[in-house]
Amino acid sequence: MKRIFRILFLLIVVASLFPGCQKIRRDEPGDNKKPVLFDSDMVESFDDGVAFMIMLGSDEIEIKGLTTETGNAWAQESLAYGIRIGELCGGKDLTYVPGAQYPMRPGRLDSLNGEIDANPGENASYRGAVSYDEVSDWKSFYTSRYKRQPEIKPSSEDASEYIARQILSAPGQLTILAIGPCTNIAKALAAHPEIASKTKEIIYMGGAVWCGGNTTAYAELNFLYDPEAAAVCIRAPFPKQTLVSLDVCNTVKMDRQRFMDIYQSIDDEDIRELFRNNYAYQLFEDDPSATQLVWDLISAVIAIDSGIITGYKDVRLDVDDVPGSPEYGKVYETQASSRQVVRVPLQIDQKKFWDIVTSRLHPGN
Ligand SMILES: [Ca+2]
Repeated sequence: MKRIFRILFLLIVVASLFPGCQKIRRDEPGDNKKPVLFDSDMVESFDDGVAFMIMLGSDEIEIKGLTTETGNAWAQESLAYGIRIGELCGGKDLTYVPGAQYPMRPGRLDSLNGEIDANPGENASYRGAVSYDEVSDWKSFYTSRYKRQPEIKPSSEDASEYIARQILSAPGQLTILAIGPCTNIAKALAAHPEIASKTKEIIYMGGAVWCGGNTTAYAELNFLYDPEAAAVCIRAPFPKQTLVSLDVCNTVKMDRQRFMDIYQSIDDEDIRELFRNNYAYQLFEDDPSATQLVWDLISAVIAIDSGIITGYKDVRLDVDDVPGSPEYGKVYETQASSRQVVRVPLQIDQKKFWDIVTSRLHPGN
């Protein structure tokens, strides 16, 4: 028996002398990680904030920076939320880049409320940033909200330039998680059209292809905020596009039990506070039988494991980007060969989805 161990030991010593025998060490930082750029109209927990937390908790993902833009919240406000989550959930070393405070077309936000009033969608009462006063300075917002000084200093680079630089520095490698109105990405594409083909993949949350919109009867909130940006992105020749639209989002509902299980699994009181600040917490306080959609969380989990998609269609898509059109901001199927083929998930494995969310949600650890 001792002889067998001696032979094994010798074999190991000999093998270690040949570099070709040394396998890639999978546990080294940076090894085999999927680089993902996180472009978001960040909020404190549901839904962008939790999407950010689970990406931070995913060992196989390397977040290549957070760029913020106006949608759910103002871009400067989103930056403050992102920085606070980063401080609490292991993201202090990431790059945080304040992005577009306004959509691509000057004055676009001026008509937004009128468009919703004229053709209200099922969730027309929720209008994101335009329903309250503009937040124009992330730092004063941060210090006032959290009663402390931020530990993270954001980048001073323009977000669209930052995005283009990240793509061009690693051609074919980067996945973009586009869970805001896409303004930063569209501006990057406008200035550097070559970045589309050099991106690995873009995964959006946006649009409603075969179902009604949530904000207007036709359009979903992200694409309604900046229809021009959504159109620029959807038409760009990315090698792969996945659109997590309301068609699949409407099938995944979080109930109070699920929310409370997640909330109560969190030990850190500062992170719990982010959840208590969130509309979902109040919703379930007021109505225990309510359910809540989780939109961006689906896109984030698909970026982690696209195997959760159990049904989809690959179709050419376009976006109505004609101001004044009643369907302004609507994404629709087209036969035009000049438009790109986009994967639209229609069904996901919900058990696997929630398993990934809860297993990656290790905030504060
Ligand atoms: Ca979002």
